[in-house]
Parts: sequence; structure tokens; C-alpha cells
Amino acid sequence: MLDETIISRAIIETYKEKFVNILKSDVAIAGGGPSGLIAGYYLKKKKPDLKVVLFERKLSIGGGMWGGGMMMNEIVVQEEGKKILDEFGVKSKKFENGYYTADSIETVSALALNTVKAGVTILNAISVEDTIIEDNIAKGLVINWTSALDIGLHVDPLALRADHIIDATGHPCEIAHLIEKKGKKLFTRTGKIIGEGAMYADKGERVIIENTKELFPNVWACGMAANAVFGGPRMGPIFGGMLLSGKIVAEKILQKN
Ligand code: 48H
Repeated sequence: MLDETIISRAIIETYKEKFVNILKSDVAIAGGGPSGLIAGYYLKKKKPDLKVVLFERKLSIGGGMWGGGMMMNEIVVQEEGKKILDEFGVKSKKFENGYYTADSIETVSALALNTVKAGVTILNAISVEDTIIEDNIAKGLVINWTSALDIGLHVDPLALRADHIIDATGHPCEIAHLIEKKGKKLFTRTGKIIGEGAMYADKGERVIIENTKELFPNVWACGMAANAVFGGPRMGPIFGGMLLSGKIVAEKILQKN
């Protein structure tokens, strides 16, 4: 005879253990799109003893990748991106001029599975709503249930500490905005978020590499957030830059660690 209370307790106690374990993390990632997933994967792959947690606002991770381009569920990458897809076991098809396509469902699924298997703790349905900042250095994240925020419940959040924070929230670069709103100066040429430029795929894919960097002490921009914070064009449904940005942010954090 199944006991519903044991099923409930199994979930509550196991989740609690997972949650308590990440309250002091080495790296906390905000956003579970392609760049955030890849960042988590490479951090753990290169340094398995790191404690890495990723918060995703929605129920599903994968961000803007599921829909490929205009909901045609194929993504495009170039040679460097293809190498990362190969590493994740994602099939890609050669198109013209050094472009490759891959099924976006297969790609997101492979990124998600490998990131979890690498040991990143992913907590979904949780939104990052603020940061901990002490003496002008980011020290952690403030989180809340997305559902509570969505219906406007007046619920105080919880907080966790992390040595490094990654803003992988995509176009809205939410972590950078949260910090800017507190009157803090960012590491951009103006001290403020520069903003994303109009589409220019070639430049967008190039500059995202240099824009993947620290935006505030211990806070790193990666993926589309990197071009939004430091000023770079959007690039449409070509995803190599997102994959590479995730890999680069992991390398830069490990160099600084
Ligand atoms: C928790 C949050 C919060 C928060 C947002 O948008 P994403 O897919 O981001 P990237 O940078 O990995 O990939 C960008 C790519 O999908 C894209 O949009 C491209 C290439 N656009 C080019 C163009 O020209 O349009 O994922 C971000 C994720 C999402 O799942 C959000 O739900 C999540 O972050 N998120 N999670 N707390 N405060 N804000």
C-alpha cells in the first residue's frame, strides 16, 4: 500500500537537503538558458569539487534555445560552436559556408542532462530578485519563488552566499540591472549598462567573446547578457556565441579562483 505521506516527505526532505547544501556555493548562476547551462557544465568539468548552483525562473531550463529561429526548432552554429555540440554528443548537419544546424530540442536536452550529470544543482521555478552586496562586492543572491512574485504575494525572499555570480539572464541582463538600480557603478565604459545593439550577427558573435567578463566585483556577464551589459549587437538564432560565452566565463572564473 502506497503511503502518500512518505511520498511527500521524500520530496520535502530530499529537496531540503539540496537547498541547504547550496546556501554557501562557489558559483551561483542566474538563468538556465544555453549560456548558463554551459557555464555550469564547464565549471564542474574543470573543477569537480566546486559547488555550483543554477537558478531558473521558469519550470523549464533552456531559455530561448527551444524555439530555434521563429519557432522553427533548429539552431545554427559555426565551427567553434560545433565542437562544443560534439562534446555534448549533439548531432549537427553541415550547411553552407561553415554553418551547421542542430535540432534545438536535442541540443537543450543534451545541455541540460550533461550539466546535471556534471554535478550542477539546478533549482527551477525560482527567480533571482536581488543580490547581497557588502562593501561594494557581490556576496550572494536573493531568491524567491517565481510563482509568489508572479501573483504579487508579499513574501520575503531567502538568500545564499556565493564567491562568484554569473548573470546568464539573457537579453534583460537582470542581475546587472539589480546592481545598477542600487546606484552601483558597473565595469562598463560609462559605469552603467550600455544596452544591446540592433542585429548584426557577425559582430554580435565576435564581440560577445570579449564582453564575457566581470561586470561588478564577483559578478560575471555571460551569454546575451554580456552584449546587453557591455554593448554589443544581437545576432539572431545563431548560438555558437552563447555556447562559447558560457565556456569562457567558466575559464575566467577558474583563473580568478
Ligand atoms: C532566474 C532568470 C532570471 C532571474 C531570466 O535568454 P536565454 O536563453 O539566455 P542566453 O544568454 O543563455 O541565450 C540567449 C539566446 O537564447 C538568445 O536569446 C539569443 C541568441 N538571441 C539573439 C537575438 O538576436 O535575439 O536564457 C535566460 C534564462 C531564461 O530561461 C530566463 O527564464 C532566465 O534566464 N532568467 N532566472 N532569475 N531573475 N531572469
